[in-house]
Amino acid sequence: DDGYRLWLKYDRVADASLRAQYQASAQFIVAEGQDVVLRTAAAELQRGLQGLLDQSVPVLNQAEKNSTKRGIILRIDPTANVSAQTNTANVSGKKKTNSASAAKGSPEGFQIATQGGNLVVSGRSGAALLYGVFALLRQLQTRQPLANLALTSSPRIQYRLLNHWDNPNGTVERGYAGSSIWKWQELPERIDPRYEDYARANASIGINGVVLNNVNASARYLTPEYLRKVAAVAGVLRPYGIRVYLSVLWAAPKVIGGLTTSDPLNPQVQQWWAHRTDEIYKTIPDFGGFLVKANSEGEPGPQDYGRNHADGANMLARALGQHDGAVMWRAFVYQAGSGDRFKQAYEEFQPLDGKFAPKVLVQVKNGPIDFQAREPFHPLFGAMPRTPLMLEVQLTQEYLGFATHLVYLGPLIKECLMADTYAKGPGSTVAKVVDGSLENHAVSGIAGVANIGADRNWTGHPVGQANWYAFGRLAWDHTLSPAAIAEEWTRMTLTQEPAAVRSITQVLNESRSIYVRYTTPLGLHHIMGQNLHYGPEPWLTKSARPDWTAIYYHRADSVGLGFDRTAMGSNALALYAPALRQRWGSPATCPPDFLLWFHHLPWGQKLSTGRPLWDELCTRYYTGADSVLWMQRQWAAVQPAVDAELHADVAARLQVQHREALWWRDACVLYFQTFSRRPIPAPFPKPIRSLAEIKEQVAIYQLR
Ligand code: BDP
Repeated sequence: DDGYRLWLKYDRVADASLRAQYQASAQFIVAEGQDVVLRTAAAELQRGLQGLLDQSVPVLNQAEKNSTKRGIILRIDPTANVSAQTNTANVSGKKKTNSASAAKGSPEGFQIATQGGNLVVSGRSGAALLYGVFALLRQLQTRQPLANLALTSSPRIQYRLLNHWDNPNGTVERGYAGSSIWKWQELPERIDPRYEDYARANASIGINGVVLNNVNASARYLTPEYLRKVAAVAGVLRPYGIRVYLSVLWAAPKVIGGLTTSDPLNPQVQQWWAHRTDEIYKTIPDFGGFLVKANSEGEPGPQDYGRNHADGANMLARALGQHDGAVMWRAFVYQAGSGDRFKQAYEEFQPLDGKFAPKVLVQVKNGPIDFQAREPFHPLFGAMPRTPLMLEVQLTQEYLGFATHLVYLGPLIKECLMADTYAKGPGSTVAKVVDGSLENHAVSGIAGVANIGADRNWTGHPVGQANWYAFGRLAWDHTLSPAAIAEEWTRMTLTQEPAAVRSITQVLNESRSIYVRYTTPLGLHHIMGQNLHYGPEPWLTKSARPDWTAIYYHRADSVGLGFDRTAMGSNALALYAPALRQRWGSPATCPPDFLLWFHHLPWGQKLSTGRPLWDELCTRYYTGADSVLWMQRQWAAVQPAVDAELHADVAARLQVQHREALWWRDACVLYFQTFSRRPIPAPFPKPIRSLAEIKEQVAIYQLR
């Protein structure tokens, strides 16, 4: 198994009696109507059943009269009203929210019911039926019963997007699975068959939009030449209910428009964008909209002309005019030299609340710094009630061990979604901000920075697929549990053998906290290798900006460790609600996982765990690295239940992971020891190498 088929393997159900039961309920498919997405749904169902049941199932236009056969009917029902709730047999979650989409019932929601012996999949749109079909297939893929199936599900978030950071030259920014899957040189004439498999995979988890290019954008995509290529990709994705979006370069009017400015208040600039947008919609009638990184990390933006983010975003919203599209404006900004980076996006964006046009969503990373292995939630969530805020998470593991470390991100995403902002009292979770229910926003969105590349198995690390999968499932329904999603993915992708499923899902579920322990325990952050963002470099003292060094963040000295963000320090804590300020503001009540995010603590300070800070730090580094050995043992034990090629691949990567976990451990304990001047606590052995040796080792990776 080379991993290409992802979780859509559709291998034959081995249990003959179960297969016979499934076969009896799936003797035909009826697809009523010609809607293109409905036809896709019927074809996918046929393909899935062919594989799983080892029988070909005909697709009919209408049910045969007086037939005694039982089958599956796909029916678009304009009156269907499926509210945002999920009731599935195999993934438990809370039953109801009153999100904006619930009020009207999402056109993407589906229902599966048993009627007169047949299974009827219904919803208001072809896309709804496609999602229903994938849910039905998932029942079979996870070996759930079909008899009397009753299943209702509707997305809680409207825009569920992958963000590709793919460049026109085929490289992928922070991509670790080969080059870009988009072959711009070949388009529009040659359509790589892979695009369709990509679309299937996304649709199977409810993703309904993709931004094709990097946020550090090239103006190329807005040229007629490239729009034809984009249109060709859109043509492959459309039958799967997926719209394309583009990241835009703010300076495009200058770069390709021949103008001397890109000031958003300049009428010529406005006209240029309006005209260009009309051209886009002529080429791609269902174009989704624009994603913008402006005045961030050297990218141009409205501030270059003394304007603000709202001026820029609103100008693009006006350019969209009557077209059905959105502007996704990123809040990932940090101006140099203005105090704690933690606070900078908040300071720029919060005052603009209420100033954004209706088509604008502000896209906010999960945490205030930058996709670290663990961050407190971004303080903008809950602080901009009049603006729809999208959540951006990173599936590509820039700070989480690239494609060599096994890190399942379901728990990371869920942790952010479940974080309580207290914006409107207890229970005002990030999830409710993002799905629009807290403030009754009409639009809502979530984006995952894709971890996909041209590697045969899509994600480099086979388990990276689980992160793509989990993102889609949580984007659809944030009440799902990451553990249940991990189990689902494991059964669909790796094995059905119950003990192996248990072991693998255990490894997945623990993997992120293990990674945190051997890299950045207790709330340490941003101490990774410069530029590359791989491996440890806590000793990094000089960089182009102070907030790109490690010492800016860990602040180790002879007294202690950590960034004081209380009122005595940068006071970033003041950006949070009083309840959080209080809890996180005292080392006694701050959860250990966040301690060094908010406090500079003495090395000898006794923590809630009973150990002094230094001992706790070492304990986490050592047990974290040892836990990779546990992961290896668990993985070794499932060998008979998993495909040999896949098994060997993951086993080898786990070996690298352990070697590098030891790097992290040794680098960090030896470096911090130069400040703490305390011994490595028993029972842990002293590292066998010196700090100088490990520095040399790590430096090799920084050589060009
Ligand atoms: C940082 C990445 C950089 C991205 C940036 C962003 O290192 O490559 O361009 O985020 O999100 O984490 O814009």
